[in-house]
Amino acid sequence: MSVIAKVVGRRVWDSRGRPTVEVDVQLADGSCGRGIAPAGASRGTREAVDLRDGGQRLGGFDVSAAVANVNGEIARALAGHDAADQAGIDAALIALDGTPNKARLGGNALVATSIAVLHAAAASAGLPLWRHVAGGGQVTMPLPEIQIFGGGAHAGRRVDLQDFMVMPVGALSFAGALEMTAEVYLAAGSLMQAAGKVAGVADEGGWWPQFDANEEALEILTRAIEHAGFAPGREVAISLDIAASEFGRDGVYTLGLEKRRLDSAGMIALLGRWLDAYPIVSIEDPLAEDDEAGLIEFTRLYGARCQVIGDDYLVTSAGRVARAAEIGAVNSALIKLNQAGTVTETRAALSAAQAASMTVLVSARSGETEDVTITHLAIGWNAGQLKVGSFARSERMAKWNEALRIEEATGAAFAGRAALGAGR
Ligand code: 2PG
Ligand code: MG
Repeated sequence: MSVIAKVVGRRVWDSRGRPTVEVDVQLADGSCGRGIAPAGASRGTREAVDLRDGGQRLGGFDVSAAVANVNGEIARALAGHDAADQAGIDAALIALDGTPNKARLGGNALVATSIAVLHAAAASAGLPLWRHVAGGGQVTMPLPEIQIFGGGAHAGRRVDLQDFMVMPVGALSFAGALEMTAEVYLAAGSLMQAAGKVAGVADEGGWWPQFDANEEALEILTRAIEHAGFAPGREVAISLDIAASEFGRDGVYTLGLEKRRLDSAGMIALLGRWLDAYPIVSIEDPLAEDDEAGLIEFTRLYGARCQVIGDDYLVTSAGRVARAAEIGAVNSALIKLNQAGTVTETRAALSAAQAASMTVLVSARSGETEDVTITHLAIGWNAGQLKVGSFARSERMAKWNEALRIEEATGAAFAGRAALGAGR
């Protein structure tokens, strides 16, 4: 056992150039751990909320109050705690905050602290993080879900849909999966270049979507897979994050790019047509977080052939995951540390999903940093799938590259297509 000697919070900067919270935890035995809070742009309304200063400075995004909370109340509360007691520490953080959504001390302050404690405990045990969280169990290399075109809130709403991604389901290893993705990413860039449509990259490194209709992105993506030399669907499949809460409310979905409005049934029919026409194996947030009936209907119609992921709808809450499983609203859970706010709650949501036979993806946020914790968690927790954003920009590549090192060190089996669940 090693107790917490010191907790230090500071302001660092994320991949959008916005302030975020970094926490260092030092233990009495000299071990150290660090965590950095990520930040979402398309957020579920029930997520833990970040504490931001507001006002004019730095667009209101500064985190001086959250950092002060780490260096004040949080540091005082955690001093002397056993760092290996993650559950106890996270419970203490939750109690200290005292709000249902971590608004008082800040979800950003809490999640960075919780992650830092986890790293310190792993360091104290002399273990890499993935092994520390695996607790001696076997681990699996996750199937990566990698963005090729970014859209929605991550690309100035240039297209309505948020993430046009690929899953290299035909790969035999994680390293092989990344190599296949690199070919598709390059091919997509070349196709955009040839069409005079290259305009840089969106927030997560995917190509900026210069398209006239949402479906055009699906056509070009399918062509990019072919140009890269792969069989669409069999070797490299498509996955989408519709992020429908961003443009759907009260059962009305407004596709700004195409200047049309759909009701819930119309949205489901549109996605159904795309599922028939393109090699899509996974769809996240197909309907808005407030459209539970739509989610249930979509999963009833297409859940057997398509992974239906809840992100804004589940917000990494064990309770919401269990309920969603009961009513059949989704069949897969996106797991984000800062939606829950602590490592323990994140793990509970993942366990609830696995217990309900849902598939699971550990996910980054659109605002990220060099922190590679999620790679270790996806592997050590046997999530099966990992979503990090695109195949460019170092806050993304750091996480993919970390997985390469772990694959090399462990020789762990690659989850591959089986991670999507039976029959997909
Ligand atoms: C999502 C994430 C990552 P954000 O919606 O799944 O793509 O975006 O972090 O902005 O919520
Ligand atoms: Mg999402």
